[in-house]
Amino acid sequence: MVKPRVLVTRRWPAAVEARLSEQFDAQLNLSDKPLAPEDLRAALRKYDAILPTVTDKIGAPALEVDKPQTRILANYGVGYSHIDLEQAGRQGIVVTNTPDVLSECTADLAMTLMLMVARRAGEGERELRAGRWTGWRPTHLVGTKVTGKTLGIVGYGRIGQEMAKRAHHGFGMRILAYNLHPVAPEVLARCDATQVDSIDELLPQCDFVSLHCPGGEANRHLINAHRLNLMRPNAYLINTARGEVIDEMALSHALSFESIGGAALDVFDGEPNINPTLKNSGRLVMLPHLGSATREAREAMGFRVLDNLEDFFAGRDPRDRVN
Ligand code: 8YV
Repeated sequence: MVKPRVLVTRRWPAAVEARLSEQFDAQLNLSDKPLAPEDLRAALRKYDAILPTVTDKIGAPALEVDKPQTRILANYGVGYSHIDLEQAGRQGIVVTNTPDVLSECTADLAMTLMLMVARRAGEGERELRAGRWTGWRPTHLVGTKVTGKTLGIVGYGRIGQEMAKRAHHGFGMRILAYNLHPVAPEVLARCDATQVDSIDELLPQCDFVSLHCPGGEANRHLINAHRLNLMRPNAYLINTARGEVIDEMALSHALSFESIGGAALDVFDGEPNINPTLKNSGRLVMLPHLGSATREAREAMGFRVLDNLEDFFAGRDPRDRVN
């Protein structure tokens, strides 16, 4: 039997690449550079499956290829706002993602960010490495206690719930949850979480707000100047979701006017380019999109893509189909 032709757009963990190459006629991107839009369009004419990541912008223009050869875009990642699902559907292309397998690691990173910004760990590390530390003193880099505080979670799905678990059971935090669709009472009960009806209702009540909703146009600037204003002046904003969810100009203003306590971001609008105004703020922790960056999660994501491909090419509906 002829093996399906599969394009992997970036380097993946070795064990996953090895299995992919056994099962498929796999083309690996040895340069590990993001594909140019014209290469993506050419790939749609050539490969039965493309395995993209967040760095492949597969919007409507990229997908406007006459009679594409590609029948499945098996995304390496849970978020798929970089792919135009409707246009893919119109072209008869199935899109899948990799839920569950990165939820714990992404929540671990959101906890890391929350602790780093509250305890001023980034500022401290920068000071120490620059040789500016003059020694212990009672008023040095005094931060905010995390234990027992109120955490608002925007997007109470798989990752949001993992975040709640860590914060509530590990740090005794009170959990407020906002979700587009109502959350089942038994799910809320696991962390004694209270569901609120709107983000505007959630924000003024929180010491920390962590974003776990999808990105994309629907949620672009969900956190805007008005909503930043609703946050307490000593509250912190955490983002491991997608950069576009926050209006970054409004966030830089809020940070420079100290209308919020601080922010910690793992994702950026237009990443890897960072809005220069963000870099001026001391009370901002920034990480380079590390949410799922563990050996365990990255391997599991790859094997989950393989599961979806196996289903698809065996004529079954892939388990993680999103369109
Ligand atoms: C992925 C992520 O590593 O899965 C996601 O949605 O944000 C990341 O953790 C990245 O998107 C790979 O495509």
